[in-house]
Amino acid sequence: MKTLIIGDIHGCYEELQLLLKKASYEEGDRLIFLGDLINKGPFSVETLNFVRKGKHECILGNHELGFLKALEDEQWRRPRFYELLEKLGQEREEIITWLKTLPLYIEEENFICIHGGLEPGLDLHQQRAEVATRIRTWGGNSLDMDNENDPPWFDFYQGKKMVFFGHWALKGYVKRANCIGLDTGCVWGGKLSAYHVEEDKLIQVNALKQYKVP
Ligand SMILES: [Mn+2]
Repeated sequence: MKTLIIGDIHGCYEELQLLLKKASYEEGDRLIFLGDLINKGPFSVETLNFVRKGKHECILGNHELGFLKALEDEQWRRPRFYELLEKLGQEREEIITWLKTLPLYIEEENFICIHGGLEPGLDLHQQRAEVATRIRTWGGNSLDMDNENDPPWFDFYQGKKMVFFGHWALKGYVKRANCIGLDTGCVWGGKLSAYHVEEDKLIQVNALKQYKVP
């Protein structure tokens, strides 16, 4: 049995299937998704149902968090919210119930999975969803977490556990002694990435097309 940690899919379901094939995925292997299964790309619902029905693990991404927030509060509703809500179809309630169960992070003996990253100065169990799903850089507060003049959040991380994160397609693949970034921008025409934990190996497939233009 192997553990595969998979970066932001954003509806790139076809590439996900190609990636699993390339990684020689077999039933019983552990799949952990780093969040942002949905939006931007073509197959959000197929991706959600694959992860949900396969009983795979997934952490909360900012897109899942945004969707849940919009469900609760009208002021957060954007066109993409209505678009996805419509596409959920007959299984809407089951999918929403499942989305509400997604944890902010997964912690194991030797690694942590979190969508954006770790807010400096807080322990893992203190992390705030709005920050931990969105953080890229850190300038001392959460008002601007994507500023090229500030250092990346992982410059502040001194833990020993490997942190797997996504959310930073522009940065692409990151490999440091204690963190690995796996959002390689598939939906933007980049690659979809998985990390085989036991073999300490990156596996990637190319996007079949550019679904979204920056
Ligand atoms: Mn994200």
